[in-house]
Amino acid sequence: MTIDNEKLIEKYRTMVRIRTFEQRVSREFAAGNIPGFVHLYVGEEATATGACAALRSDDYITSTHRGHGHVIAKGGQPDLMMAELYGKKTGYCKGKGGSMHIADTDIGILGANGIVGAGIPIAGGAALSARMRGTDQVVVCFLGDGASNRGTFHEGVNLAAVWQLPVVYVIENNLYAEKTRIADTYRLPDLSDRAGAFGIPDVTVDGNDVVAVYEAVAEAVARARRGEGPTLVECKTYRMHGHFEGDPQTYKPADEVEEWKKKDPIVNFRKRLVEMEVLTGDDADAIDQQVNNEMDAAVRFAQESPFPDAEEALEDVFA
Ligand SMILES: Cc1ncc(C[n+]2csc(CCOP(=O)(O)OP(=O)(O)O)c2C)c(N)n1
Ligand SMILES: [Mg+2]
Repeated sequence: MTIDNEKLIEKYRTMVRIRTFEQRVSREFAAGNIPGFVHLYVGEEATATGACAALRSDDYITSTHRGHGHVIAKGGQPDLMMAELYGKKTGYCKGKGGSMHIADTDIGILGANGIVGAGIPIAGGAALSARMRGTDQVVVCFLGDGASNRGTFHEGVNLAAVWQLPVVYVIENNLYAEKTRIADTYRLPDLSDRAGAFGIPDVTVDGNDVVAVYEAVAEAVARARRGEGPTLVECKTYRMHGHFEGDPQTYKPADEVEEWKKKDPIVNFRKRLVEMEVLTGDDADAIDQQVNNEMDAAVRFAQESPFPDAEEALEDVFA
Protein backbone atom coordinates (compact mmCIF):
# COMPACT_ATOMS: atom_id res chain seq x y z
CA MET A 1 0.00 0.00 0.00
CA THR A 2 1.35 3.46 -0.82
CA ILE A 3 0.50 6.28 1.55
CA ASP A 4 1.01 9.83 0.35
CA ASN A 5 3.57 11.99 2.10
CA GLU A 6 1.05 14.31 3.69
CA LYS A 7 -0.64 11.38 5.41
CA LEU A 8 2.72 10.06 6.65
CA ILE A 9 3.55 13.46 8.12
CA GLU A 10 0.10 13.59 9.72
CA LYS A 11 0.80 10.27 11.43
CA TYR A 12 4.10 11.62 12.76
CA ARG A 13 2.34 14.73 14.06
CA THR A 14 -0.39 12.70 15.76
CA MET A 15 2.14 10.48 17.53
CA VAL A 16 4.08 13.54 18.70
CA ARG A 17 0.85 15.16 19.92
CA ILE A 18 0.02 12.08 21.99
CA ARG A 19 3.54 11.82 23.44
CA THR A 20 3.80 15.53 24.21
CA PHE A 21 0.33 15.69 25.78
CA GLU A 22 1.31 12.86 28.08
CA GLN A 23 4.71 14.27 28.92
CA ARG A 24 2.87 17.38 30.13
CA VAL A 25 0.43 15.17 32.07
CA SER A 26 3.32 13.28 33.67
CA ARG A 27 4.96 16.54 34.76
CA GLU A 28 1.75 18.14 36.02
CA PHE A 29 0.77 14.95 37.86
CA ALA A 30 4.17 14.77 39.59
CA ALA A 31 3.75 18.41 40.60
CA GLY A 32 0.46 17.54 42.31
CA ASN A 33 -1.67 19.55 39.88
CA ILE A 34 -3.77 16.63 38.63
CA PRO A 35 -5.96 14.63 41.03
CA GLY A 36 -6.73 10.91 40.83
CA PHE A 37 -4.90 8.36 38.71
CA VAL A 38 -3.39 8.63 35.25
CA HIS A 39 -2.27 5.72 33.07
CA LEU A 40 0.03 6.87 30.30
CA TYR A 41 0.30 5.50 26.77
CA VAL A 42 3.94 6.54 26.17
CA GLY A 43 5.54 4.00 23.82
CA GLU A 44 2.24 2.80 22.32
CA GLU A 45 1.44 5.85 20.17
CA ALA A 46 1.79 4.05 16.83
CA THR A 47 -1.07 1.70 17.67
CA ALA A 48 -3.75 4.33 18.32
CA THR A 49 -2.44 6.53 15.51
CA GLY A 50 -2.33 3.80 12.88
CA ALA A 51 -5.71 2.37 13.88
CA CYS A 52 -7.59 5.67 14.00
CA ALA A 53 -6.04 6.79 10.70
CA ALA A 54 -8.01 3.95 9.11
CA LEU A 55 -11.33 5.38 10.38
CA ARG A 56 -13.76 8.05 9.23
CA SER A 57 -14.86 10.76 11.60
CA ASP A 58 -18.30 9.11 11.96
CA ASP A 59 -16.80 5.72 12.83
CA TYR A 60 -16.62 4.77 16.50
CA ILE A 61 -13.95 3.80 18.97
CA THR A 62 -14.19 2.35 22.44
CA SER A 63 -11.24 2.98 24.69
CA THR A 64 -9.67 1.87 27.95
CA HIS A 65 -8.23 3.25 31.18
CA ARG A 66 -5.14 4.13 29.06
CA GLY A 67 -7.12 6.24 26.64
CA HIS A 68 -5.37 9.56 25.94
CA GLY A 69 -3.75 8.24 22.76
CA HIS A 70 -7.01 6.83 21.41
CA VAL A 71 -8.85 10.10 22.05
CA ILE A 72 -6.20 12.32 20.44
CA ALA A 73 -5.82 9.99 17.45
CA LYS A 74 -9.60 10.02 16.86
CA GLY A 75 -9.64 13.82 16.89
CA GLY A 76 -10.24 14.73 20.54
CA GLN A 77 -9.11 18.17 21.72
CA PRO A 78 -6.09 18.30 24.05
CA ASP A 79 -7.27 21.47 25.82
CA LEU A 80 -10.63 19.92 26.80
CA MET A 81 -8.82 16.71 27.79
CA MET A 82 -6.28 18.53 29.95
CA ALA A 83 -9.04 20.56 31.63
CA GLU A 84 -10.86 17.30 32.38
CA LEU A 85 -7.71 15.82 33.94
CA TYR A 86 -7.40 18.92 36.10
CA GLY A 87 -11.04 18.49 37.21
CA LYS A 88 -12.06 21.78 35.65
CA LYS A 89 -15.50 22.89 34.48
CA THR A 90 -14.27 23.37 30.90
CA GLY A 91 -13.24 19.72 30.56
CA TYR A 92 -14.90 17.06 28.42
CA CYS A 93 -17.05 15.86 31.36
CA LYS A 94 -17.26 19.25 33.12
CA GLY A 95 -14.42 18.11 35.35
CA LYS A 96 -16.41 15.29 36.92
CA GLY A 97 -14.96 12.32 35.03
CA GLY A 98 -11.20 12.64 34.79
CA SER A 99 -8.81 10.72 32.57
CA MET A 100 -10.79 7.46 32.48
CA HIS A 101 -14.15 8.89 31.36
CA ILE A 102 -13.25 11.16 28.46
CA ALA A 103 -15.78 10.86 25.64
CA ASP A 104 -16.72 12.87 22.56
CA THR A 105 -19.66 11.22 20.86
CA ASP A 106 -19.74 13.86 18.08
CA ILE A 107 -16.57 12.29 16.68
CA GLY A 108 -17.35 8.72 17.63
CA ILE A 109 -15.35 8.50 20.86
CA LEU A 110 -17.64 6.36 23.01
CA GLY A 111 -15.51 6.76 26.07
CA ALA A 112 -12.41 5.82 27.95
CA ASN A 113 -13.32 3.27 30.60
CA GLY A 114 -12.03 2.49 34.08
CA ILE A 115 -13.41 -1.06 33.96
CA VAL A 116 -11.00 -3.39 32.17
CA GLY A 117 -12.71 -5.05 29.19
CA ALA A 118 -15.89 -2.97 29.50
CA GLY A 119 -15.45 -1.37 26.08
CA ILE A 120 -15.87 -4.75 24.36
CA PRO A 121 -19.66 -5.13 24.79
CA ILE A 122 -20.10 -1.41 24.14
CA ALA A 123 -18.31 -1.84 20.81
CA GLY A 124 -20.66 -4.69 19.91
CA GLY A 125 -23.67 -2.56 20.81
CA ALA A 126 -22.45 0.38 18.72
CA ALA A 127 -21.80 -1.94 15.78
CA LEU A 128 -25.28 -3.45 16.13
CA SER A 129 -26.78 0.05 16.19
CA ALA A 130 -24.93 0.93 12.98
CA ARG A 131 -26.32 -2.23 11.39
CA MET A 132 -29.88 -1.47 12.56
CA ARG A 133 -29.69 2.14 11.41
CA GLY A 134 -28.46 0.97 8.03
CA THR A 135 -25.18 2.91 8.09
CA ASP A 136 -21.79 1.51 7.12
CA GLN A 137 -20.05 2.78 10.26
CA VAL A 138 -17.32 0.65 11.79
CA VAL A 139 -16.17 0.36 15.42
CA VAL A 140 -12.57 -0.03 16.54
CA CYS A 141 -12.46 -1.56 20.00
CA PHE A 142 -9.15 -0.98 21.77
CA LEU A 143 -8.32 -3.40 24.55
CA GLY A 144 -5.30 -4.61 26.47
CA ASP A 145 -3.67 -8.02 26.69
CA GLY A 146 -5.08 -8.24 30.22
CA ALA A 147 -8.59 -7.41 29.01
CA SER A 148 -8.39 -10.29 26.54
CA ASN A 149 -8.50 -12.63 29.56
CA ARG A 150 -11.85 -11.25 30.71
CA GLY A 151 -15.22 -12.87 30.10
CA THR A 152 -16.47 -9.75 28.33
CA PHE A 153 -13.90 -10.45 25.60
CA HIS A 154 -14.99 -14.03 24.99
CA GLU A 155 -18.71 -13.22 25.12
CA GLY A 156 -18.42 -9.98 23.18
CA VAL A 157 -16.19 -11.22 20.37
CA ASN A 158 -18.15 -14.43 20.00
CA LEU A 159 -21.46 -12.59 19.61
CA ALA A 160 -19.96 -10.09 17.18
CA ALA A 161 -18.56 -13.00 15.16
CA VAL A 162 -21.89 -14.85 15.11
CA TRP A 163 -23.75 -11.68 14.08
CA GLN A 164 -20.92 -10.58 11.74
CA LEU A 165 -20.88 -7.11 13.33
CA PRO A 166 -18.59 -4.37 11.97
CA VAL A 167 -16.02 -4.35 14.79
CA VAL A 168 -12.24 -4.39 14.62
CA TYR A 169 -10.71 -5.54 17.90
CA VAL A 170 -7.30 -3.96 18.40
CA ILE A 171 -5.44 -5.73 21.19
CA GLU A 172 -2.61 -3.60 22.53
CA ASN A 173 -0.28 -6.30 23.77
CA ASN A 174 2.14 -4.28 25.89
CA LEU A 175 3.26 -7.46 27.74
CA TYR A 176 1.74 -6.47 31.08
CA ALA A 177 -1.55 -6.18 32.91
CA GLU A 178 -0.54 -3.98 35.83
CA LYS A 179 2.59 -5.91 36.90
CA THR A 180 1.54 -9.35 35.64
CA ARG A 181 3.30 -10.57 32.51
CA ILE A 182 1.03 -11.90 29.77
CA ALA A 183 3.24 -15.02 29.60
CA ASP A 184 2.04 -15.87 33.13
CA THR A 185 -1.64 -15.79 32.15
CA TYR A 186 -1.73 -17.05 28.55
CA ARG A 187 0.00 -20.03 26.92
CA LEU A 188 0.05 -19.28 23.18
CA PRO A 189 2.67 -17.02 21.53
CA ASP A 190 0.18 -14.59 19.94
CA LEU A 191 -3.03 -13.21 21.40
CA SER A 192 -4.40 -13.06 17.86
CA ASP A 193 -4.48 -16.88 18.00
CA ARG A 194 -7.63 -16.48 20.04
CA ALA A 195 -9.47 -15.49 16.82
CA GLY A 196 -9.60 -19.12 15.68
CA ALA A 197 -11.94 -19.90 18.57
CA PHE A 198 -14.46 -17.41 17.20
CA GLY A 199 -13.99 -18.17 13.51
CA ILE A 200 -12.84 -14.67 12.57
CA PRO A 201 -9.74 -13.47 10.72
CA ASP A 202 -6.73 -12.22 12.65
CA VAL A 203 -3.44 -10.50 12.09
CA THR A 204 -0.42 -9.81 14.30
CA VAL A 205 1.55 -6.64 13.67
CA ASP A 206 4.40 -4.62 15.09
CA GLY A 207 2.37 -2.18 17.17
CA ASN A 208 5.28 0.26 17.17
CA ASP A 209 5.16 0.60 13.37
CA VAL A 210 2.43 3.12 12.58
CA VAL A 211 2.25 2.16 8.90
CA ALA A 212 1.97 -1.56 9.66
CA VAL A 213 -0.84 -0.89 12.13
CA TYR A 214 -2.60 1.39 9.65
CA GLU A 215 -2.42 -1.15 6.85
CA ALA A 216 -3.67 -4.03 9.00
CA VAL A 217 -6.52 -2.05 10.51
CA ALA A 218 -7.49 -0.46 7.18
CA GLU A 219 -7.91 -3.91 5.67
CA ALA A 220 -9.99 -5.05 8.67
CA VAL A 221 -12.11 -1.88 8.53
CA ALA A 222 -12.78 -2.38 4.81
CA ARG A 223 -13.88 -5.94 5.51
CA ALA A 224 -16.19 -4.79 8.32
CA ARG A 225 -17.68 -2.05 6.11
CA ARG A 226 -18.43 -4.62 3.41
CA GLY A 227 -20.49 -6.54 5.98
CA GLU A 228 -17.95 -9.34 6.39
CA GLY A 229 -17.71 -9.13 10.17
CA PRO A 230 -15.06 -8.63 12.82
CA THR A 231 -11.28 -9.04 12.78
CA LEU A 232 -8.82 -9.43 15.62
CA VAL A 233 -5.69 -7.33 15.24
CA GLU A 234 -2.91 -7.85 17.76
CA CYS A 235 -0.42 -4.99 18.04
CA LYS A 236 2.77 -5.91 19.86
CA THR A 237 3.97 -2.89 21.78
CA TYR A 238 5.34 -1.75 25.14
CA ARG A 239 4.37 0.82 27.73
CA MET A 240 7.44 2.85 28.53
CA HIS A 241 5.95 4.32 31.74
CA GLY A 242 4.53 2.48 34.71
CA HIS A 243 1.03 1.03 34.91
CA PHE A 244 0.12 4.33 36.58
CA GLU A 245 2.20 7.42 37.17
CA GLY A 246 4.23 6.76 40.32
CA ASP A 247 4.51 3.00 39.69
CA PRO A 248 8.13 2.06 40.65
CA GLN A 249 8.17 -0.61 37.86
CA THR A 250 10.44 -2.97 39.75
CA TYR A 251 8.91 -5.88 37.82
CA LYS A 252 10.39 -4.80 34.46
CA PRO A 253 13.78 -6.38 33.60
CA ALA A 254 16.38 -3.73 32.67
CA ASP A 255 17.36 -5.43 29.41
CA GLU A 256 13.71 -5.54 28.32
CA VAL A 257 13.37 -1.80 28.93
CA GLU A 258 16.56 -1.14 26.95
CA GLU A 259 15.44 -3.36 24.09
CA TRP A 260 12.09 -1.53 23.77
CA LYS A 261 13.73 1.89 24.02
CA LYS A 262 15.39 1.02 20.73
CA LYS A 263 11.93 0.34 19.28
CA ASP A 264 10.55 3.78 20.20
CA PRO A 265 7.77 4.30 17.62
CA ILE A 266 8.28 8.05 17.26
CA VAL A 267 12.07 8.15 17.12
CA ASN A 268 12.10 5.39 14.52
CA PHE A 269 9.30 6.81 12.37
CA ARG A 270 10.96 10.22 12.33
CA LYS A 271 14.22 8.60 11.21
CA ARG A 272 12.37 6.66 8.52
CA LEU A 273 10.60 9.76 7.17
CA VAL A 274 13.88 11.67 7.02
CA GLU A 275 15.59 8.76 5.23
CA MET A 276 12.66 8.56 2.78
CA GLU A 277 13.01 12.34 2.28
CA VAL A 278 9.37 12.82 3.23
CA LEU A 279 10.57 15.55 5.57
CA THR A 280 13.85 17.03 6.78
CA GLY A 281 15.08 17.05 10.35
CA ASP A 282 14.21 20.77 10.45
CA ASP A 283 10.65 20.03 9.29
CA ALA A 284 10.28 17.46 12.06
CA ASP A 285 11.69 19.91 14.62
CA ALA A 286 9.16 22.51 13.47
CA ILE A 287 6.30 20.02 13.99
CA ASP A 288 7.65 19.17 17.45
CA GLN A 289 7.77 22.87 18.32
CA GLN A 290 4.21 23.54 17.08
CA VAL A 291 3.00 20.61 19.16
CA ASN A 292 4.90 21.88 22.22
CA ASN A 293 3.15 25.21 21.87
CA GLU A 294 -0.23 23.51 21.47
CA MET A 295 0.27 21.46 24.64
CA ASP A 296 1.59 24.43 26.63
CA ALA A 297 -1.62 26.22 25.67
CA ALA A 298 -3.67 23.19 26.75
CA VAL A 299 -2.02 23.24 30.19
CA ARG A 300 -2.60 27.02 30.48
CA PHE A 301 -6.25 26.55 29.49
CA ALA A 302 -6.67 23.90 32.19
CA GLN A 303 -4.88 25.93 34.84
CA GLU A 304 -6.85 29.09 34.11
CA SER A 305 -10.25 27.35 33.97
CA PRO A 306 -12.55 27.34 37.02
CA PHE A 307 -13.48 24.27 39.06
CA PRO A 308 -17.13 23.22 38.83
CA ASP A 309 -19.44 24.80 41.42
CA ALA A 310 -20.48 22.62 44.35
CA GLU A 311 -24.12 23.04 43.21
CA GLU A 312 -23.27 21.22 39.95
CA ALA A 313 -22.27 18.02 41.77
CA LEU A 314 -25.62 16.31 41.16
CA GLU A 315 -26.16 17.59 37.61
CA ASP A 316 -25.87 14.95 34.84
CA VAL A 317 -26.53 12.21 37.36
CA PHE A 318 -28.98 9.69 36.01
CA ALA A 319 -30.42 8.20 39.18
C1 LIG B 1 -12.78 -5.40 35.79
C2 LIG B 1 -11.51 -4.82 36.32
N1 LIG B 1 -10.62 -5.63 36.93
C3 LIG B 1 -9.46 -5.10 37.41
C4 LIG B 1 -9.20 -3.75 37.29
C5 LIG B 1 -7.87 -3.18 37.78
N2 LIG B 1 -7.01 -2.93 36.64
C6 LIG B 1 -6.92 -1.71 36.07
S1 LIG B 1 -5.93 -1.71 34.73
C7 LIG B 1 -5.58 -3.35 34.89
C8 LIG B 1 -4.65 -4.05 33.94
C9 LIG B 1 -5.16 -4.02 32.54
O1 LIG B 1 -4.19 -4.59 31.70
P1 LIG B 1 -4.33 -4.53 30.14
O2 LIG B 1 -5.71 -4.90 29.74
O3 LIG B 1 -3.22 -5.32 29.56
O4 LIG B 1 -4.16 -2.98 29.81
P2 LIG B 1 -2.86 -2.05 30.00
O5 LIG B 1 -2.95 -1.47 31.38
O6 LIG B 1 -1.65 -2.88 29.82
O7 LIG B 1 -3.00 -1.01 28.95
C10 LIG B 1 -6.25 -3.88 35.98
C11 LIG B 1 -6.18 -5.29 36.41
C12 LIG B 1 -10.16 -2.94 36.66
N3 LIG B 1 -9.99 -1.64 36.49
N4 LIG B 1 -11.31 -3.49 36.16
MG1 LIG C 1 -1.37 -4.68 28.93
